[in-house]
Amino acid sequence: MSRSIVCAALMALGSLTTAPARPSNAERVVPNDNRHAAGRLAHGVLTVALEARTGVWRPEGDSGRALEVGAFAERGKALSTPGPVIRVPLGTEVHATIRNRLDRPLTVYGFGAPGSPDSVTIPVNGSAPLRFNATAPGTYYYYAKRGTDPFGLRLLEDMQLHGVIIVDPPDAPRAANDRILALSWWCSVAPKSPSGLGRCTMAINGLSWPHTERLGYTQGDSIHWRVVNFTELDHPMHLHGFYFRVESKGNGRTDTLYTPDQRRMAVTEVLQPFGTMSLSWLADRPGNWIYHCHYATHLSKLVELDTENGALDSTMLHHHMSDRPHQMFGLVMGISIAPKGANPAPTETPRAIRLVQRERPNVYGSQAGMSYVMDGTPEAGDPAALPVPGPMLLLERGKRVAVTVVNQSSEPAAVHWHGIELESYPDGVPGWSGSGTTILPAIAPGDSLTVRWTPPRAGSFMYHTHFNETMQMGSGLYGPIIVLEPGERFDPETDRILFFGTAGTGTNPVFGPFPRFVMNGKTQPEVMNLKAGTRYRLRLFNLAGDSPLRVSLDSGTTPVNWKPLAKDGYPLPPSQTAPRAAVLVSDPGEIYDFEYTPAGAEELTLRFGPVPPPPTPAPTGPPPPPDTAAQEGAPAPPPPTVSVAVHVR
Ligand SMILES: [Cu+2]
Repeated sequence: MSRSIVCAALMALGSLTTAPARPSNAERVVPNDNRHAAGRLAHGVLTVALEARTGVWRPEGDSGRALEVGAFAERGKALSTPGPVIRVPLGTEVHATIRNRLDRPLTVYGFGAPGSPDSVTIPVNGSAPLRFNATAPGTYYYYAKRGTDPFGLRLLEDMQLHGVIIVDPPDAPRAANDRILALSWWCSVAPKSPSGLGRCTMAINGLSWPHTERLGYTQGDSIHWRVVNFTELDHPMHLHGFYFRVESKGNGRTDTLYTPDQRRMAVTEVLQPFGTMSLSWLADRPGNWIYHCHYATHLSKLVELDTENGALDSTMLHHHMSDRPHQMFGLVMGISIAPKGANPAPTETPRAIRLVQRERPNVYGSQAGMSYVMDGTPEAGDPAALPVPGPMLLLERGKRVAVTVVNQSSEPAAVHWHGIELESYPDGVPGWSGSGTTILPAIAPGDSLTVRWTPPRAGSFMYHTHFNETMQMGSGLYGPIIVLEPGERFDPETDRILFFGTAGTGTNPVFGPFPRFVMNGKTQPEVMNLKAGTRYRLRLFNLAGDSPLRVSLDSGTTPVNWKPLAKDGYPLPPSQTAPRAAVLVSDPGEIYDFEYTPAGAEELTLRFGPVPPPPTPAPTGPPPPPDTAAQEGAPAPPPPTVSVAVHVR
């Protein structure tokens, strides 16, 4: 998450919102799977009547906690989050009326011509007619907040006032095969709590894992998703086991549909705040999979409503029993792909690899350090060694491996092979990966487990923990996987691994203190030496905390040029490989390969650190009400940008 945005967003909510919402007898706000279009379409005109009311939303299912929120409904129907879907063919005229049955004037955005600064304020108990022509295909949305000031941060009770607008091109697939996944949140700050948060939830289509819908497909299905971000945060959305093709990115007002030569393949794509994207993928292997945000906090207990002030109420765990083996909450979708035809098991004898998960107390302050150690490396013979990142797994495309993970740490272990197109069982999500009754277990302390898989593609991938990710990942449980073509040789002199993480984990994602960024396990990496005229492959891996990371390779303060080669291990389309300034902003879960050839002897600087905050816009509305909560806790400074000397000889 963008730290500056989180602080600003949550602190602005401040004292107005720290009280938990009251359960009440108010009407329900039901989760919306976005499969049904609202209104009546006739003769090229969609007529739809919407209403905003207050209701009770239970993002953790019917037995979970209740939150009182404003939401939209079609007139005469149930409130939902997200609100009703407006879905029309290209060229349709949309005639909407919106009635405001909330307690304050309602400002609604998104019902104008694409690109127009549209908004309308509807008085209490009033209604407004809104019209637009659907002139451009794509993914859009409407959103609203109570009050008359320009759109900015929404108060807690307003954070579900939105819905998706789809304009289908003439050749659109059937809506049933074109699912919409809408992300939303509800978070209250508590400056004195250990986490900085009071209560918090993050939801997809109105539900939070493990209560999110399970998407069911059959092996061989083509899948198309539109993903809409109704939160003030960015989310690096990661699909396990499959590449997807990114087909469009938008901001709600405009949608950029990529031409075939612009479409890149990825396993993680960042969804910007209030951004949209669409993607497609082929479900060519059966089993259970997940699609989730790669910010560890966004699938941690902090986004579970029985966690108050950072502490999980264990008496409430029965609500989430199905989730115990992997301890995930929040922004996770489960996907089950039914097998079609025979899926014969490979018969090849795999190469055996033994990875030991180690732990040492008090490495990051009072936090333990954890790392992977591989048999046959010098660290294996040194019981005190705690290498971060873990050892490089250097593999050959098509050659099967059997990795035995030995858990010598005090917590359950699970390892995810990130970016590898493997079978479901070894994918690494305990309690979920696999199918039927063959489900991957967590590896208990003192226990071990062997998983077998075959890398089908050469490139840069990574392995990392998929258990208690906020703590275990920050403690160092990750490492690179390099897959080479048969016969290809790895030369560490010209093939450089830059693996970004954090030195431990912050316990307070709102106010800090925030952990420092590390590269290859070091807060201050040593000098890099390069040779002029030599072609280098720089492989950049990001598993750094809960905020975007900026990396640059500079001559003085001006970036040099490098050539993008691959994203998440997949070669980029030729249209995206033109040399460009060596600046990369990425989120955790992303992997980039660049080519760089220094021309002559020179002193360069590699810099890595937080993304500088955007300039603060001048206030345009009345000053916010006095906010005692925000005054009590000012956020700690962001971690520093680190400079690494790069000598070119
Ligand atoms: Cu996220």
